[in-house]
Amino acid sequence: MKIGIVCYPTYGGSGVVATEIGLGLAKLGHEVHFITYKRPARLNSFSANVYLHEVSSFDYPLFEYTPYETALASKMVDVVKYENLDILHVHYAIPHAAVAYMAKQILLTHGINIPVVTTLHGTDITLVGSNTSFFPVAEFSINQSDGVTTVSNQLKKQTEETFEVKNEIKVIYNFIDFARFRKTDKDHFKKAIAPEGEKIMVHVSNFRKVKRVDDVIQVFARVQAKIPCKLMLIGDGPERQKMEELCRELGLCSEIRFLGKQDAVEELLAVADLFVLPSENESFGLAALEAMACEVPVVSSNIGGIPEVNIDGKTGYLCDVGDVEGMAEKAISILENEETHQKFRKAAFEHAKTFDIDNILPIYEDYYKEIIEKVKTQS
Ligand code: GMT
Repeated sequence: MKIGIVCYPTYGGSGVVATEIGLGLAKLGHEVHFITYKRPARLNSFSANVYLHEVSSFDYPLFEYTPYETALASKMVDVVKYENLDILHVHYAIPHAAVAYMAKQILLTHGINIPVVTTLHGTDITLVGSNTSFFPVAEFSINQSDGVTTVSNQLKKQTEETFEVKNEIKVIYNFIDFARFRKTDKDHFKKAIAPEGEKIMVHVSNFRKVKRVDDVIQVFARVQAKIPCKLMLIGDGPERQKMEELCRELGLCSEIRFLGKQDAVEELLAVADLFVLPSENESFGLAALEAMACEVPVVSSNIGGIPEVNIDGKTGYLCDVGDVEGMAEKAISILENEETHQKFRKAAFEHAKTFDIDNILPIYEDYYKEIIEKVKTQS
């Protein structure tokens, strides 16, 4: 198949998932065309069958806001037409599903009925799409897509509760590439972070409010009062400055390392003992799954799709949003006993295996075929 993938190129989860789907499908022999405004972070080496089409911006004195959607729609039309794409797979409803509708309508005037699959990732529904500024467009574009997928059962439910959805939504879980995410021996990293053999707690996110990074620090403060440990904070975003201030207030600067954005997250996860994900909203929690693949148990909130990834009492623990006391207690119960820790590590890894990329990509391939057939019979 010739597949067009439209996504955000940034470090956020939807862009990561979109890029990994594309790279995985290219390895299976499909021709994959990424359409986005910048090279996606994980598209960092040459791959045969992979093409990148950057959407160029056009500054004009009249534009206070450059009409990116118009440029993206034009690029989508161009790529579908001249690269003879079979299907467009757009990630994140706003604006990608809306722009795909426009591109589809334009292409129909050229005699091309391009099938469009939209994957909803979470914040595009829970925060952005449900906001009155975007609601009608989000609902319309979900209903106009030929196929719609969500990354968890919970996100499907939330989408159906938020909008009047006419399409059947298919749940296709996010996945993990075990060739990359696995426990490796990175003892030199461990020594650099925890020279006295302290336990290492970790959190990875884009430091948006929804991630509640302050809870991570509060949980850590309680755990390190009982067990010698260090905290690695990986990623960057709007809350980072405040979090650095909180560490200073708590007098924990020498125990907490802000590592910023990292490309090789797996090398840091390889030395971690516990992952903390206290989000206020989380459709899936890919960062937690990546940790579990590296045999790191997870203490998290029980919100959104997280319980589909982190199994309470088995791969880690689930607590109510904001329950830092409970999260600290659970973290201590995992870390204080080596046998318990190993049991959780093993279970985290075993459960992560059910999300192996090799199991998930064929589901996307079959879904594309189904949607291509559906659109053919409509034409
Ligand atoms: O978590 C973010 O803020 C980034 C966001 C995105 O769309 O880039 O992540 C969402 O999609 C990920 C991939 O499907 C999921 O693993 C995350 O749980 C989801 N984030 C939220 O729902 C907050």
